[in-house]
Amino acid sequence: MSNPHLINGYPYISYQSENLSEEKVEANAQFFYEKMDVRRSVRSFSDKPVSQSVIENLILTASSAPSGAHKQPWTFVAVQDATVKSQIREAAEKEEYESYHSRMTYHSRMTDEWLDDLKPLGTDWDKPFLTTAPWLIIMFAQTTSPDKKKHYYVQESCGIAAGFLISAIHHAGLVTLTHTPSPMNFLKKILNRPDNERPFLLLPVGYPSTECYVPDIHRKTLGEIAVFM
Ligand code: IYR
Repeated sequence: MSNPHLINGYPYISYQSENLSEEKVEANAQFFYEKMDVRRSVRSFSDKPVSQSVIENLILTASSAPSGAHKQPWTFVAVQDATVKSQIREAAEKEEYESYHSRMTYHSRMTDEWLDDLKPLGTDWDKPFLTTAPWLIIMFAQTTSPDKKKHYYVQESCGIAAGFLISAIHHAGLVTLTHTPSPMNFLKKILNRPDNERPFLLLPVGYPSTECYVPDIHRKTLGEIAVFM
């Protein structure tokens, strides 16, 4: 083995860039944008199976995300067991039913404005995708390491990893949606996760149903989202 390159006493390796032409960089940026721009959050899944090796590669892609002090403060629990998926669906729908109907009660979880904002997306408390999709990936954020060492920017790190995961799912030709049943502590119980973890996001993964509709909504233009100086 060759001697490692040391900087400040720590081992470094040379970063190998692809060194592409400007034209290729232009083309890559355009191609990837067009590919990502057709991604949609899908709520209507086929039960067609997806192999565990596909899910493993999706999770490895997510875990290639940058994180605070490279602590990789995440755990991905991938569930294909029908009984566990049913338990999750039952518990999630119980919370969601409460949330969607809570404006009638004193402990309103979702405001009228929030419910109105969701109307065009057609969401409600009923979550069939939790049992139809062949896999549920539940992302847990690690507030500390298992041995109580500090983690940094946990929210940001997990958000970035979730973005990588969603992109990988789309790139593979599969679909997902970011489901955040609220409150979602039931996931910690059902999946038997330790104290240093809290549920972050639930992503069903699979193929879309044969007939599959998504809301006709549009993305903001570059002028609305970006400022160049
Ligand atoms: N957690 C609920 C409500 C919900 C909230 C937002 I903000 C959405 O963009 C979509 C749904 C649910 O999953 O239905």
